[in-house]
Amino acid sequence: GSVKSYAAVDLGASSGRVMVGRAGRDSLELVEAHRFPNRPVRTPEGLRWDVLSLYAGVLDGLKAAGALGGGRVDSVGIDSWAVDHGLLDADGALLGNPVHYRDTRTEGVAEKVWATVPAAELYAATGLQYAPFNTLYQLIAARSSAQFAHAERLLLIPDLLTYWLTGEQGTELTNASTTQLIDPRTRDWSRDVADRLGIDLGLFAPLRRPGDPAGLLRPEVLEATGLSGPVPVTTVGSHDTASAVAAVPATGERFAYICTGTWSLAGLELGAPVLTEASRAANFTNELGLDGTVRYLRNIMGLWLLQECVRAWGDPDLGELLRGAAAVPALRSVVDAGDSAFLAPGRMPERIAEACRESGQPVPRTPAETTRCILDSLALAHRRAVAEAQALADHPVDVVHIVGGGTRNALLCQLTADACGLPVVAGPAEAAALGNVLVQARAHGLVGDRASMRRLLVRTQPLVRYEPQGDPEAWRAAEARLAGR
Ligand code: LFR
Repeated sequence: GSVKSYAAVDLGASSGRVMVGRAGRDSLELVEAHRFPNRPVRTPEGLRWDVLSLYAGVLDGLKAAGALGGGRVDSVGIDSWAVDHGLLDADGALLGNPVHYRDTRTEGVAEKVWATVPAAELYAATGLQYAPFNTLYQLIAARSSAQFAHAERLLLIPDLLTYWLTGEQGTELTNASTTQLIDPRTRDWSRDVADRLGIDLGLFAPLRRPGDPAGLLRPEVLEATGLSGPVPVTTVGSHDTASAVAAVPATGERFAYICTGTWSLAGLELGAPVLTEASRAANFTNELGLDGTVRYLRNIMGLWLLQECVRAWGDPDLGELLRGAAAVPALRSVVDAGDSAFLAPGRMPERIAEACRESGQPVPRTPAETTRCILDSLALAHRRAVAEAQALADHPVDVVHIVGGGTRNALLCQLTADACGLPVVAGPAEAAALGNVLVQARAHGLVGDRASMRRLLVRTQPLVRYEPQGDPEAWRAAEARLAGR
């Protein structure tokens, strides 16, 4: 049968990549065309994304993708982290550098919003977790600025890059669901919330859904990349986590997933949102996935904790660090890896040590000990999220799928299996890019429904299974210790 080439642009918080997915009726192969750093910049204004360098990386990547396939790709799709955006003026020009979600401008903003729309009502209407960086809070923080006064349009990061590639504007739904302005039941804007907070929904371009066409690469882009046109851009699950969940190689319905990388996003795929007060208290989010599904999950700080330590330690060899961590006794000290106190960059080894000291636990002294503390804490947070999601959604599981960069960390995968008391299936590592490719392939008629996309992954991607080991009681005790019980 025919094999098509789909370019998947996948932008993460620390690097971007352009992958080429070659897909046929019974084959799926992913090749990396280009990888480039994503280096946020601290300007006098605050922490900003260098979006021009990201766009340059995308163009270089598309060129490299073309070079792999004789100057041709059949379609392009873009996904990135969520919530962040660029503001455009009336001429369609970008106003300023997009603000990083770890910037401090949203400190104290949520409380002001809740004075108008109480947190419980906001959750009932939008199903979104509280995170200081939800687009809603960012907009409220920005709205008295001179820049905002000139803003006529808001484009989320993948939509902004799509606009630069094609000249066409839209708001992709899975990513829009992270703004806190979408109702997960209607999968449309929550006009009531927007009205009460004085947010003009006219700022947003019309909604589009994964699979929708998003225009053709502009002639200048074809020239810059050497691609032969026409090349369509296809809307994918433009929130990276939506693309990653689409590529969870599950074989049934009774599964939990953990998308690992800078964050750990741990939860379930559901047919309908869970908007109960208990769910709000547990800070689970109802983001939208492919085909109207709900990504019911919790944000856990993830490997960000380790990345920030590694940066502070001057980039030691990661393999050595993990071998050292494996030799440290388990569960000596744990921190709450769901705590947004760890959100901002800087001083991470010290902040972890302080958290251990304040909770009366041994303070990790060496990088290996700190690394062990982080991995134990992540596994414990994975355990809690998987258990609580099942209870809150009344949706039991028998397997936990780990996808994303953390699948390369065998210790983390084994600890997660041990902590959850469930088998873990690890892989694929490049889940977001694969989900991106598969949605493009589906839009072009190459694969069928979600289940057949997943079957194709099971047949073609290397997966590693971890059986739970050790004493489950140790994890229960650590959980109780952390909860102060
Ligand atoms: C993961 C992710 C998470 C989102 C966070 C901030 O890359 O997209 O899903 O909560 O980044 O956008």
